[in-house]
Amino acid sequence: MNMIAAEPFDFPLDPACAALIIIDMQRDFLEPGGFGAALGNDVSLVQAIVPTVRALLDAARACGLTIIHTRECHRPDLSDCPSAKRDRGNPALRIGDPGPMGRILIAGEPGAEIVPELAALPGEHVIDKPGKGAFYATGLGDLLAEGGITQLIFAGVTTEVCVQTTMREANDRGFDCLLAEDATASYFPEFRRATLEMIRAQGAIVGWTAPVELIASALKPEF
Ligand code: C5J
Repeated sequence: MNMIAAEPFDFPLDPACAALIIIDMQRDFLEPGGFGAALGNDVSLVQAIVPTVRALLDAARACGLTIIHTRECHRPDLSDCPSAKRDRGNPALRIGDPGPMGRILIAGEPGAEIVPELAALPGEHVIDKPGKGAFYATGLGDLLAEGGITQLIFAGVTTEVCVQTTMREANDRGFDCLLAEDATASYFPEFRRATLEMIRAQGAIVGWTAPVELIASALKPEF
């Protein structure tokens, strides 16, 4: 057990039963021409965390942690994409439309891939999810149960949408959740800031937050 000086109080990390979950660091959210940009967002804000997420990923790999990457994407026939989701927001390109990186948010298309700097290595898990939360309509719950995982470290995008939704799903399922403050981003910096605050408010009502530097030092290979 290694204490991390997290907010709102210390997080007792046990690497033997912890996993790193990196949420949706996909080209469709981070690069021009993808889904995030089609909704009118400035993707440079979310691109900026790639080096910090990579530092956390490297530390988790060195420690032998279970590593899970998620991708928000849909089947090519869109059978798992409610029309309410596809039509919402009147984006320049809707889910399933052809774009510069292939069909938007469709499994197997270049845009749905994780950015190369953070691509999964053999042995790491990749979960494709049709929703914002990573537990909905996926095998994530079973994967964590089979691995004896009880603690989850979160990174990725966007803080207030898929990261927060998945943290809340995990919290309700009894996991202790720690969000890496500088390894998560939003197209709206004020939403990121507010999400960090609401997660750790009221005595860690959803979970804890801590910077990557502190998390990485608790992930030394000797633990
Ligand atoms: C969004 C996500 N924002 N990964 N997806 O639609 O947060």
